[in-house]
Amino acid sequence: NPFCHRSLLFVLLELSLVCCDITDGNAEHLKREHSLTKPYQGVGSSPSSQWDFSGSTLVTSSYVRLTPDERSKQGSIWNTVPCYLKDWEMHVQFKIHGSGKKNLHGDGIALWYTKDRLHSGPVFGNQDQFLGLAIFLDTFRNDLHGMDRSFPYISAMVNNGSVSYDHGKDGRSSELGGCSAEIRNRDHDTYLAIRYSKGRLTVMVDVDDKNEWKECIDIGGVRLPTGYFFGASAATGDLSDNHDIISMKLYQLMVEHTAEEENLDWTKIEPSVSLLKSPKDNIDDPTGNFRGTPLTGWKVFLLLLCALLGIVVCAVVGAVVFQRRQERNKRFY
Ligand SMILES: [Ca+2]
Repeated sequence: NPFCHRSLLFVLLELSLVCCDITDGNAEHLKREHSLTKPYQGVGSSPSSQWDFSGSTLVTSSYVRLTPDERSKQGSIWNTVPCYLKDWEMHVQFKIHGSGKKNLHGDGIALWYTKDRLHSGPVFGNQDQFLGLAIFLDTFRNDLHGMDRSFPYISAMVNNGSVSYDHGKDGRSSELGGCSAEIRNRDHDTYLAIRYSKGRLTVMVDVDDKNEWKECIDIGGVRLPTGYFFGASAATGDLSDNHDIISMKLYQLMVEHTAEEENLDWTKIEPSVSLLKSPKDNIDDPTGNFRGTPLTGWKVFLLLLCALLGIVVCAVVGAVVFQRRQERNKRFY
């Protein structure tokens, strides 16, 4: 029955559209004041500019180069407008490339949501003991004892200003989660997404030219205030790479909060993470995941999707069988 097939196809198509809305940024909710896109007009050049930069950063019309492929460089780019959104998703297109052979390149890029901006320092070109969130795209293994993970390695850290990033250990003692990802010298575009919503921090990567997000970090109990700044920084040492930002696009997530939550002063929140285990204990967990975390929205959605598909298939099969029987009945009587 072609009609049934067509309607089933239509349902599937509609479901796939719903599905893709969840991670693909909805253009309607793109926040231009927090986004950095080609050709970066007015970046850094005027007092009304929404982004400014420092150090080795070079802005061209097709990329923002935080560092060139040269030794001992540091550069950063920062949004000048504080972000007051409670739920957001940042999509970053980046390109890390250079002439260094395997393991002879570094150090990587850090993406920031922090209280302070434009303070250069030792953490991928930014200050240590920061307040807020950092996502590290670490391309160089400093800790030769940490051979259980491959590099480049992406990790997350939340800091209330009291913790130092341990470069010698690639930040392992303070990391909340992470994953390995081939993000260097790729011929295709590479993307990373950071989602913060209702205390849940999710980092996804799209680096295999498959146009799909792969989960890297997903943790709950993360508290971040509003009113912080987005930024990106990079550094080279004895080894180097070109660290380029192609775009940073911030999307507002439409999420409902309770009246109690709405009445809170979100700018007064201290950055923190409430873990069942301390980040240090996480070292013993070879998967790098926290056990016993509840199903994420994504997983619940997929389960529901499967259930819904099951119902649709049953209904279609049932309808076809019923129709066949009716026809047979007609023929026999
Ligand atoms: Ca490192």
